[in-house]
Amino acid sequence: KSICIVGLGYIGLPTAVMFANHGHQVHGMDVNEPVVKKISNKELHIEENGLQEYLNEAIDSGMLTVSTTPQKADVFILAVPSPIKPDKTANLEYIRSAAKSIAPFVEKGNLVILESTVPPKTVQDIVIPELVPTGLEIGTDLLVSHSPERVIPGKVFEELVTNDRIIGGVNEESARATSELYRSFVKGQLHETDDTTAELVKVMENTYRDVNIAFANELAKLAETIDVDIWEAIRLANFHPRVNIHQPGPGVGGHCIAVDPWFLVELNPELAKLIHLSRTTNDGMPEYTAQLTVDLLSALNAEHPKVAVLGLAFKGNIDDMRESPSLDVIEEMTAKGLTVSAYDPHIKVNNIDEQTQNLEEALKDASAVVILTSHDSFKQLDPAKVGELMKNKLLIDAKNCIERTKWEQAGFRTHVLGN
Ligand code: SAJ
Repeated sequence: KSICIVGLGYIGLPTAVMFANHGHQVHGMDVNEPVVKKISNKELHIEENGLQEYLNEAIDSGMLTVSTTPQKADVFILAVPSPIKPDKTANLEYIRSAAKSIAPFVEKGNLVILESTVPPKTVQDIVIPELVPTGLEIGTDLLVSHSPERVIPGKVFEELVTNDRIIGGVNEESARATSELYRSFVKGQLHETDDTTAELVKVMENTYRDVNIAFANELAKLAETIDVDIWEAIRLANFHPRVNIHQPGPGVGGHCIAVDPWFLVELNPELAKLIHLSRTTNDGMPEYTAQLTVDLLSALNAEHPKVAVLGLAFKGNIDDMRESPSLDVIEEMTAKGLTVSAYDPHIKVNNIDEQTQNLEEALKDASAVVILTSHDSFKQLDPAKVGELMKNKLLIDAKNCIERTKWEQAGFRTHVLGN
């Protein structure tokens, strides 16, 4: 089949190369001209394991072409962002303009698939109205469906193949045609349903995680008041066959889990109380982490003590800083009078004043080192060497990722969040 993919970002580009390398003629389009130029030169604008090899193969074989405009095709896939606005309501303008941009190219017999994660009813209320001007009857002349991506950054190519997929068609024929297409590379099961159910399922999955993490964070705070190690308590609770409590931490980052629950709150704030409270709980963790640091430092009586923050990415071993709680922790620490120097070996360029590319510089004369991201390289740090550079040996680990006894043997006072 010929496929036109709108949006060549974290989801669109991996999807485009997968289809291109599985026998489909793919045209990728993105409104961002520098991005299109890079891709056509086989250069990456995002990092993902294996993407470079897949892209080389797709461009070299001629199965993937890219430009800033859509093209006629059998199938159109929309993979554009759906962020939230400052007032926490969904910004669906990218979805609307993507749907509008393909309308002049759509013909009888085509299939339109929305992959972006969206508030329930977006296919019905935004996508379909933009396709009405084609004059085609939806569900017969023009098939439409929602097939949300479910992949985790870093393991995208593995999960694209092995994960089950939810396929929500506006009618059975739309769902069936969509399943057939994804069957080209998906080895997991394809579960067919209607479009609005599929939209809700995807948002529910990420909300489940957010609510569960908020629960873990609340338990962590409670455990600190009674001197119990919450990590050990959660580990033990999870031996129960029907319990799966997530892990506490300095906050929830990324562009999905910290965003999608708001789509449900927007549906009906009066009904989505637990979901809203969980968002607030997780968004409060950076302040909690900063205050914990202030409290532990207060015994030192130092004026504007320096803190070395390790970790800017939103989770371990990735280079993605979107919605990272580390940025909020740093802001809160600064507001509380601490001087911050931040280091992350995975984040090369950004505009954070507090960042240094040099670990020694971050640690030099610091009164505390605070770990916010569970990068492997932090686990391998030599506490003796770290301690030599610091003014005071205090370690705060918000991810429970370091070997505590090793640091204590090197003379550090240690505090793990939730313990
Ligand atoms: N986090 C915790 N405690 C935990 C797990 C995660 O504090 O127990 C934090 C992480 O540190 C990170 C944030 O949550 O800051 C999100 O990380 P994540 O690894 O849970 O998820 P994402 O955002 O990278 O990817 C999620 C995935 N969704 C689910 O697992 C239900 C992925 O499968 C989705 O495809 C992706 O969202 C998406 O695009 O929607």
